[in-house]
Amino acid sequence: MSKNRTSMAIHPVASHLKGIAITAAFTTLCSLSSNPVQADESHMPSGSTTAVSGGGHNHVRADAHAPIGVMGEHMHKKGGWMLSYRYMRMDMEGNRIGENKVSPESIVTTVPNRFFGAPGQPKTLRIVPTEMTMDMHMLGAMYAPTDNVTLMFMLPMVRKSMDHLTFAGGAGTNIRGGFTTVSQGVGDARLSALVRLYDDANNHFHLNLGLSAPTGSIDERDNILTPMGARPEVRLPYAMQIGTGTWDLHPGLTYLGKSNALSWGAQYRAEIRLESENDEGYSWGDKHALTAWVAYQWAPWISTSVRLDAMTQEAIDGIDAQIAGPVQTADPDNYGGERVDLLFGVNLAGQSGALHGHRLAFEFGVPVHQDLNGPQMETDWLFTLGWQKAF
Ligand SMILES: [Cu+2]
Repeated sequence: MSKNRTSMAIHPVASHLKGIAITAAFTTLCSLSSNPVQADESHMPSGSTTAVSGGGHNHVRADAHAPIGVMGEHMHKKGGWMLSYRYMRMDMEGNRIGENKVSPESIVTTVPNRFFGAPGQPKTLRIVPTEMTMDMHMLGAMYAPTDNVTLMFMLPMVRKSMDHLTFAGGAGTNIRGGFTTVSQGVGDARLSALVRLYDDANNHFHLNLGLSAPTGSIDERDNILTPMGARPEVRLPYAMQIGTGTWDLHPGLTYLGKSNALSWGAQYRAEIRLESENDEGYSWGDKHALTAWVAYQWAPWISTSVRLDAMTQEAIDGIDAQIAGPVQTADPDNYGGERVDLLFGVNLAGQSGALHGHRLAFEFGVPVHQDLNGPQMETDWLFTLGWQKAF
């Protein structure tokens, strides 16, 4: 069976955007020439013999998927679908202004309180977040109505916890006490279309077009400890809310390449707010990120990866009138900045028996650069653990 790959050209983007209905018409045409290199078990062309390992089982390659922290990075063949679960954890400790670390004592004696002048508001900040953890359980499903379009649905469940130190009164560095706030719930649901742009024997490009709905809560509340010793329940600051409150566009471009045991890839992704403000009067800053990785496949069942992930985000625009207080997280200006993470990953792909087609992957990362609109909490480390199964 010979396929004429040389006739493969970059598909006009516009023709893909006309929708799923007409894609079916030229699927036949494209399937003559497209033979995706990063093929997953379910995407192997039925005519392919090179990848069959015997017993009629299709070959499963660990590096056919990118490091687990990257999303929407592979497509499926027509009719293929996949379920996934990811557990993500991010740990933050300490604060920065720009690139410089700053202590709680320095924050509460030098950083102005933007709410000063309102009743009971001190001149400087008096409450400092010291540690924050974010746990996310992400359920995902992928389905390919055609060879050129894969649909992806993601639903996050988020839990956030933030520890604080409250300093006593309106000045000085006497500590009143500590407190922890917690919020949790279903986050913003996202639907994406991955649109194939180009394939040859070693390279693959696709477009990512995602849209998220404001299904996550933005009015979470919890009790705090004030500098005067009161414990009121208040609306939690932006960082502790679960959703963005706006409809957001998630555009992106993904590139994958491979050569024998080595594979690599890059992805640009963005979050663009489609509304100028949510129901509470603000919108999160737009975010742009670029990631690139290299993976080495030691055996079909295991590959390891190194990845860089660079992102930049604007500060929050607008303000929630119910969020106020002598704490950095209540100020919309103390959001956004730049961060570059270095991540190490392992992908495992079950080859036979009950494990066949099951994927397990892990990725751990640490920031190598942080320049934050601050004072703002700095990231210490993050990891993602994921399971995937294609059908
Ligand atoms: Cu998939």
